[in-house]
Amino acid sequence: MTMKTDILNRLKYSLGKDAENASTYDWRIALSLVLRDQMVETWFRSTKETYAASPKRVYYLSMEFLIGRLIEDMISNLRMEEKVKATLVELGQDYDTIVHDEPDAALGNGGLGRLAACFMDSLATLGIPAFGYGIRYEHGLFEQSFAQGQQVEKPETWLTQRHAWEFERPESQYRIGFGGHVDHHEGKAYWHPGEVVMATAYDTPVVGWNGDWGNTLRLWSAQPAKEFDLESFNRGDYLAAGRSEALARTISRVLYPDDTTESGKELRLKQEYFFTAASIMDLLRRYLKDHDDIRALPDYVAIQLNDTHPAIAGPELVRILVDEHDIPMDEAIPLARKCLAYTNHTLLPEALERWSEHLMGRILPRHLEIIRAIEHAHQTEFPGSPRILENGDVRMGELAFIMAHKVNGVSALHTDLVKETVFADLHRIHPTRIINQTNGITPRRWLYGCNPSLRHLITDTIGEGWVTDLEQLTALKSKRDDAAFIEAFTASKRENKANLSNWTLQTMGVSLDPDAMFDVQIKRIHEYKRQLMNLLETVALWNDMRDNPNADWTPRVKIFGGKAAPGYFVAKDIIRLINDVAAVINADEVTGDKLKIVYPPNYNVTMAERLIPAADLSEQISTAGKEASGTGNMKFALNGALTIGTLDGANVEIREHVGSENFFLFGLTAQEVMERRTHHGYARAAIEASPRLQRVLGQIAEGRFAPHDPSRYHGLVGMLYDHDYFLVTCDFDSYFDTQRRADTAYRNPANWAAMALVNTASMGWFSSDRTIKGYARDIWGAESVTKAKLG
Ligand code: DL6
Repeated sequence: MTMKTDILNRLKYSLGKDAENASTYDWRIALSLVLRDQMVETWFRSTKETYAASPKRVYYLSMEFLIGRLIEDMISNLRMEEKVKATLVELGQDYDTIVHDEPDAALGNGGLGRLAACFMDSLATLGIPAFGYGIRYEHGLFEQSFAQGQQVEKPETWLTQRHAWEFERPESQYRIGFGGHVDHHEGKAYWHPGEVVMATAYDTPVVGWNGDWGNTLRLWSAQPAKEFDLESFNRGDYLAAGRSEALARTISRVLYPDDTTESGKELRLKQEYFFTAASIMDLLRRYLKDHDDIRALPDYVAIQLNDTHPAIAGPELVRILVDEHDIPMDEAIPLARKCLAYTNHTLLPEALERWSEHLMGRILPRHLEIIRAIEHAHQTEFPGSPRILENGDVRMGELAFIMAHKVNGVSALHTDLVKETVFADLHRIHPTRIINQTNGITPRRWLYGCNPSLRHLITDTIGEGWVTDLEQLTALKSKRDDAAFIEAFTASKRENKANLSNWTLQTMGVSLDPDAMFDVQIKRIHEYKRQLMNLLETVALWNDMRDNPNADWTPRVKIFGGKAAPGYFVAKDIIRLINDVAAVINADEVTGDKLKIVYPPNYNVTMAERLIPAADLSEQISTAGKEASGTGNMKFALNGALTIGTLDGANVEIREHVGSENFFLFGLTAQEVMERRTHHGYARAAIEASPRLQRVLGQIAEGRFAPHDPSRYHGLVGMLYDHDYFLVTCDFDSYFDTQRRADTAYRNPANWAAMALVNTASMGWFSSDRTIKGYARDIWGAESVTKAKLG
């Protein structure tokens, strides 16, 4: 059968529509189902091969999988782009309209969730048998809009449409208990949960490059435990009967919209236990189908904890080993540890999870007993070592560390800081446990998929091998003096900029000058990421332009994108200020097209795929020591943007790879930041030393950008004077000067393009394939079943 017939059949038999009456949605779902059929072939074959080879499987536990749209990934990984395009032409349908109809699955907040999605692509491409385990949130990250410049949040509703990629697995259901009490009889513990919900699996096949291998993303949805309800009901406990229903409705309802602070809510702990327990039960069921000896578990199972969110996996695995398999506690703890590894993604103290012992005891009473046993065992072996239980809290970082055989940071600098700060004492006791695995990005989505013009140029020049072996991009370095190639490289960037300008015109009514420098900062809005510093610099540049309007300025478009956590009021003030400043500057006839600010609302993965290929300058300007790695920084450099950045996270390694001459470095180092904070009045001193900054802060404070509400930003400006914890003031001058160096460099287009090309050509090491090979080798001891070289 042809693809055309397949699609028409799907339209008819799965959607009940004929071609005449089908909407874009119908066509998209029909196409997705046809593609899914293709994936299922690979998926079944991979599953069979895995059972036959009985290798070690990898289980990646993550509260977040920021997968975005899947349709283009599926089309490109299955190598069906030409065929799909031709078939849609035959059917009178527009390819772009159809792929852009898919909602963005925003099951994550930012870097941590997107990393998990890139890892899934690499695991499948490398042929490593793996499951991603997470939550099938009914509402992903909120939808952002702006009203009078202020962020407005609306629930996100991706599941109101059919999610064509998944399979519901009613047969893969687990009972997840909460609360209740624990009985002890003759040395054995019996946990009697007070309430139960069911975890139901939904599977999405994840097929790697060329359709060679398929893994599974298994997301859990909570449903009421009916029989349990009836039991309670019959006992006359009507409240308990209703509780399961209510709990089930809330548990997988919404993604916590915050990646740095803990809400402290009981629901969050329940979400964490819910998906972790379901995943552990599921992987044990799979293991026990084929193996009798539970003690051999670590030879077949590697469980990666994506941050501390699934850290309850340690006590849960120990609970099952002890309570259900009668393994003594002192044997169960090291056995579980051999299976578990933990990735730390942040040093921000507010993001290091802790739960009160009281809450833990109420929600997971048996787990609290086990945590005490883990603590006791560790203290007995290493007296005086850091405690899991401290000041009435369960510290999840310490728990994850102690229950993991490997702990990794996500960039070289971050890993050093993990060793020196949060886990310094544990590191002294376990000096080989912490290792580094610098993050990476999948080249399939972040070059091949999102940047067709550059993809074609590269493939025409060096062949297609780079898609699975990104280091092959090095061959492009020899082209930096090839005028024809540089011209083509520049034309590709210009095409992407023109496309972006068309999009901003259509969606926001603003067209952008494709010859201006596109300077982009897209990420969550957070004080440490310093969008505020970028904005202050923009105002300072505007002042200079107005002071000297006839000078030969380098035209700039400042592009911002990102959401603030709903309860993070400073970040929301920063959003409002960006929009207020944009309104004034964009209306200024003196500066005109020389300076524009655009802030498209509702930044998400799809928007990143549009903005990154069009960027000239990538803003990676966090306070040194605060950004664990960053992955946006890698995406921009791969797509030929130059970075203006601090020595933070993976910026350090990017700069080493692309060369210091192709990177705009500024600002204090992590050491200098720590040292500067000890100076009394450091912010006031920095402001007093910078007339330019003083002027900008004065303008904001006197209401230049909010004339009807002049005191609107008093708090923000006052904060910079008195508690500038993220050192915006101290780095301002150095940042401003470096921006002017970027202006000068941009005025020599051929040289700029050559620098940008060296960036693209040097980013091979930042492929998530390299990262996953590192995890497989240094942490999991896992192998490729397709025998892809793991290095
Ligand atoms: O490792 C992925 C990503 C890093 O690139 C970012 O630098 C880091 O901020 C982010 N961390 C989080 C923290 N969440 N928690 N907890 O998202 O991880």
